[in-house]
Amino acid sequence: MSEAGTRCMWMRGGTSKGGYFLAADLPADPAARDALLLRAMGSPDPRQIDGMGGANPLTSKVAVVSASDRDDADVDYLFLQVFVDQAIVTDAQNCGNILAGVGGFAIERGLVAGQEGTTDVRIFMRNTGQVATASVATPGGMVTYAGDEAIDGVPGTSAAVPLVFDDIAGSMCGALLPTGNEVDVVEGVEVTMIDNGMPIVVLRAADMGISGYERPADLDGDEALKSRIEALRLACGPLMNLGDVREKSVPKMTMVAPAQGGGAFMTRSFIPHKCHDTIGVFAAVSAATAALLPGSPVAAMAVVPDGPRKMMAVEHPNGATACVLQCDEQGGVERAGMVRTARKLFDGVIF
Ligand code: NQM
Repeated sequence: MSEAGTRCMWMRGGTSKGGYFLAADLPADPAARDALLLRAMGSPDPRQIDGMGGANPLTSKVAVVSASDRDDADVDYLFLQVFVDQAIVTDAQNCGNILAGVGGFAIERGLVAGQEGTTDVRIFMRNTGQVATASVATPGGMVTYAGDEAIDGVPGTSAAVPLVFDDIAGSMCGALLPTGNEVDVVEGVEVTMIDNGMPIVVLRAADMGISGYERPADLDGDEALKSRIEALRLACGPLMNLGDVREKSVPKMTMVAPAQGGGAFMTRSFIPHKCHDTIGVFAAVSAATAALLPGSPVAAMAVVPDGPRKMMAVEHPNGATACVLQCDEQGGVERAGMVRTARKLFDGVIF
């Protein structure tokens, strides 16, 4: 990291938090960029004491943003996961929570002109080659993070950032169902391997010997459970066209149980070595999509509304994440949406 420091903004995006950088402010060489980001976060170190990371994968995230050359997008967004306790920076996953801050950041940095009222920012997600639209509150053409929207997993309220995704199936696996099956048996467990924006493995919590209602800290402390989940994940990775996933943060492992709070179903999601305090944006969309497949382990326990527009509250340890799935005539999901919030925390120079 240069003595002069590197310009960045720290933001909460949805239920995650991380550094937002203009691509032009980072080294062009990926190895030099990754070395800078490891240092910025304080990795590898379980406490990330010498950096900005919060000692949790959800707070060790980076967005790299630039103006887009594409006709269908205003900006390009590359998501990077900085591992906490290993010297790994990976672009082999997307992140819909950090995505929630990208529109505001792009407007604040002058990449997109703010409109009166609301500004729609079309974001090309470089990790998956797909486009999302984020609607950012811009009264008087200026970004505001203040508002009345509450999301579970974040205290207080902020301005709503509605996100819309078209055609996100097969984002990293090449197909919604990379094995071609709604259900497979892997390591003796019935699973749905699915990718509607995020590669995830959906399985019954009961099949792993848990209820699915435990606190994340209790699951994180269960070494036998974590070994079983990891063995299953390593077996699923190649079947999902993801290759050897030992050093990758995908697939996520989403264990499901019947809903407890009037939602569609309950989740405990390993991302992949720690239990998520909530659930990722694309992970929730992918899990909700699995619930529409009759053969999936989640379908039999899920409460799925009738009609082509399905509002589904995916329950998690701190409440629920509501996604809207718009289905086509064949029942496939053609569009998904979700409301998030974001907040600027710091703007300056990191050393
Ligand atoms: O699935 C965590 C998060 C995520 C990812 C993770 C996410 C998504 O909550 O779109 O948002 O699964 O690593 O930030």
